[in-house]
Amino acid sequence: MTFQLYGFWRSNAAFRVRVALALKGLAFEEIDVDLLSGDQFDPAYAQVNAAHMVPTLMHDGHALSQSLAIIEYLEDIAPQPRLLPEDSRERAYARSLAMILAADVHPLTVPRVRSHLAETFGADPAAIEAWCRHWTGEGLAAYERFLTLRPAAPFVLGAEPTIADIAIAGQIALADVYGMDRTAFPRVTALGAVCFSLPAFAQAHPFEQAGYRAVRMHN
Ligand SMILES: N[C@@H](CCC(=O)N[C@@H](CS)C(=O)NCC(=O)O)C(=O)O
Repeated sequence: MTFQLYGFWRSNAAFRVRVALALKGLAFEEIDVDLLSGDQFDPAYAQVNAAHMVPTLMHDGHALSQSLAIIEYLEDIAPQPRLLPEDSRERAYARSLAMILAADVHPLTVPRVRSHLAETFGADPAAIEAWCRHWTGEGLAAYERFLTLRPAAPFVLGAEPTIADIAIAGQIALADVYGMDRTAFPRVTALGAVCFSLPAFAQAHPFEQAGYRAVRMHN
């Protein structure tokens, strides 16, 4: 199997796919789409992903988009280790937790929203940063409330990571990018420590990506 991942170092959605590929032991090459420079709008990339977003996963010449749909595809073609629980109710619970972040919170902070805030409403960089921190904090708080409903296992649904862990780890990583203090979210923080102790998560962190190192060198 050959996989190419169009991603970006700080992309939360690309993080999810990076982790899923690594947990399943699927080797991939990552192609950087610099979202802060607008590379997602290049006509050549629009041929790959008409939504002008990352991630896009190329598998044997076929393009797949939307991180959770990509992860479900990987689950179909490489079922082990499972990233979605076998039990129907647990599977629905894992999906619902992942979607708190992937569907409700993360879309509020992506580059197209930040640009719209600046261009249409005149928001300055500090206001936009505050907006992103607010919604990221709301997501972490909602997750914290769900985590307190069950004992730590040590992952969200048991002994192995699922999409529920991948989603919260991505949001934690984004909180790291925003330099947020996570002490108000002790269960989320403890879960993050468990996730990032695994190489699949640690190596997918934004600060471990070549694109981040390049930005650091030029700043
Ligand atoms: N729901 C999508 C979100 C995709 C998305 O919004 N990706 C962001 C980066 S994390 C992006 O490419 N944004 C481009 C833009 O906002 O212009 C998924 O889970 O894949």
